[in-house]
Amino acid sequence: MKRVLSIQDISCIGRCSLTVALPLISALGAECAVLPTAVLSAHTAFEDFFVRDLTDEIPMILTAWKSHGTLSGNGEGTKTLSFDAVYSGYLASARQVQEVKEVWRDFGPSPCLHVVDPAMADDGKLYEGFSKDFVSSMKELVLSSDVAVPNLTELFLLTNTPYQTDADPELLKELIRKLHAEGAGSIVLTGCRGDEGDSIGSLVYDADSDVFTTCMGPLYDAIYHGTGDIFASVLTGAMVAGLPLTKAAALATDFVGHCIQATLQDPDAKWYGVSFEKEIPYLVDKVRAERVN
Ligand code: PXL
Repeated sequence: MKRVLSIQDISCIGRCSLTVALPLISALGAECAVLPTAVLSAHTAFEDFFVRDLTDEIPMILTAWKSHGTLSGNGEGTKTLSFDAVYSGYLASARQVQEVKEVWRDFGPSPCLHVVDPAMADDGKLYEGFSKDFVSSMKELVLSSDVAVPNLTELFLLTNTPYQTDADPELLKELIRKLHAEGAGSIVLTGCRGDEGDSIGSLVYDADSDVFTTCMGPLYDAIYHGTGDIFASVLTGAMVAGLPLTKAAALATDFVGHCIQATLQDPDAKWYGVSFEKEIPYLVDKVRAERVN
C-alpha cells in the first residue's frame, strides 16, 4: 500500500488540516501517516484559540523514526521508513520549513512526491500569528516542491505582488511562470474566478508538459473554512492513486464544489468547515472511474 505523510497542524475543532487529510487520503486508498506541526483548540479564525507549537518535538519524532525503520514483509531485517508522498500544509514556525526539508531528505527522496500547500493566508491577509518573514521561509519550501498548491493570496505573497481581487488570468500565469522559473515545479492555483463571475476553480501549470489548464466548477455564494485543505488532500491522494496532475486537480475542484453544495443549508459551516464526510463515496466512485479511463 502507498504511504503518504501529511505534515500540518491538528485543529481540534473546525474541519481543516489533519482532520481533513486523514479521512480523505485514506478514502483514496493510501495509508496516511502524520507529523503534527501544532495542536490548536480550533483553527485560527476562531477567537482566543489555544495553540501549542510542536517545532521542538518534531526532531525527537524524526530521531525515533530513524531508529524504528519498518519490518519488511517476512519479518526479517529492517528497511528504512519511507513515504510515497509528503504533503505539507500549515506550519507553525519558520524552523518547521527546515524540518520538512529534513523529512524529504531522510524519508522521502525521489521518486517521493513533495506537495506543498503554503497554507498561510487567504482573502488578502496572512492568518493570525504569521508575519511577513514567514512568507520568505515558506517560499523556500515552495521553490523546492514538486507540486505547490497556493491560493490567490498566497501566490501574490510568494511573488511579492500587491493583492488584487480580480486579477487578469494572464497576470496569474505570469506569476506562476515566475515562481516556476525561480525553482518551483508544477503549480496548482486555487480560488480562481471565471470570466462570467459564476464559476470558480483552479489554474494548473504542469511543469512536465509546460501547459496551463483550467478546471472550473460553479461558484456558490458562500465561503467556508478548510476547503483549501480538502483540495490539497484530494489532489495528493488522487496523484498517489495514479492520476496525472491535471486529472487530480479536476477531481479536487469538482469534489470541493460538490461538498460546498452539500453544505449550503448549514448555518454553522463557515467556521466548522464543509460536510465532506457523506460525499466520500462520491469521491471514491469518481477516482475509480478516472483510473479505469
Ligand atoms: O485551512 C488552513 C488552516 C490550517 N490550519 C490552521 C488554520 C488554517 C486557516 O485558517 O488556522 C490552524
